Amino acid sequence: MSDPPARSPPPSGRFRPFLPWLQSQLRAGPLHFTLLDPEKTPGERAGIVARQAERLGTHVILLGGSTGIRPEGMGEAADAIHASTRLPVVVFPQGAESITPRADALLWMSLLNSRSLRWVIRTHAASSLLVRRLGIPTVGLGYLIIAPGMKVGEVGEADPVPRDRPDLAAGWALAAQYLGMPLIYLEAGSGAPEPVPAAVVRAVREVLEVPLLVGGGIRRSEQARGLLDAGAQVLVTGTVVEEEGETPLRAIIEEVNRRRVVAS
Ligand code: 1GP
Repeated sequence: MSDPPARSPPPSGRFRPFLPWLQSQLRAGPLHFTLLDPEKTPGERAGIVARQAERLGTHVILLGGSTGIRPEGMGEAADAIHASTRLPVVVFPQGAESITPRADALLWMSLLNSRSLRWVIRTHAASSLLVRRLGIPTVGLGYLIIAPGMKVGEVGEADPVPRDRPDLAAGWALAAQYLGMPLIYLEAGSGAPEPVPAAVVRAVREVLEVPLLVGGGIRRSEQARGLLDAGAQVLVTGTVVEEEGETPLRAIIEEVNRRRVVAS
């Protein structure tokens, strides 16, 4: 694989290292991350949508998608978002094709419940030296697919945790924490008909000390409320902004931000 092209200077470093920045933000309450797919929302359009999400109060832009990602597309979108917002841009990778030095950080995610070592550690082993050479800061993340899992569950060859087994989800998440992963992400899959059940989030939260991210299928503020009440610390939404626009996204972000302590 050739190195991604460098276009403009790397990000300012304001959000580096990313994990301490995230931990300090979480001390004031939960956060909302907006996921943009640079294949569906490319270049300048990514900048416009990110600006809109920033105005609504989102805290981080995740760049990723499950098919057709190219490093050039990732880099262009990251540059456009940096040019039009003050938000951190973090890569939510699909594989080595997602790697760009134009972002503030790269989620170094292991798909815990994949049947294939490819998604657990092998792709990582093949790309870690490139990431080091490009100087991209990584943040470890244990990624756990909860049913239905949707496309990412299929592509990632996951055995999704059944929705009625909060105990199993808690076991997986705690195992990842014990391995040293500093973040855990519960994923129902993009476009899932329902988000991760609140009971699953609650069971995981009860045993976990590291931050808990939850995504997939969050489209309404009542769902956001249920997940936050259950202990989710970061809500991730993608489809809602790409397909349904501003109104539902505003309601979800308001639900997050009303729980944040505002410095007086
Ligand atoms: C990112 O899967 C989430 O992990 C996004 O899901 O597209 O359903 O918001 P939605």
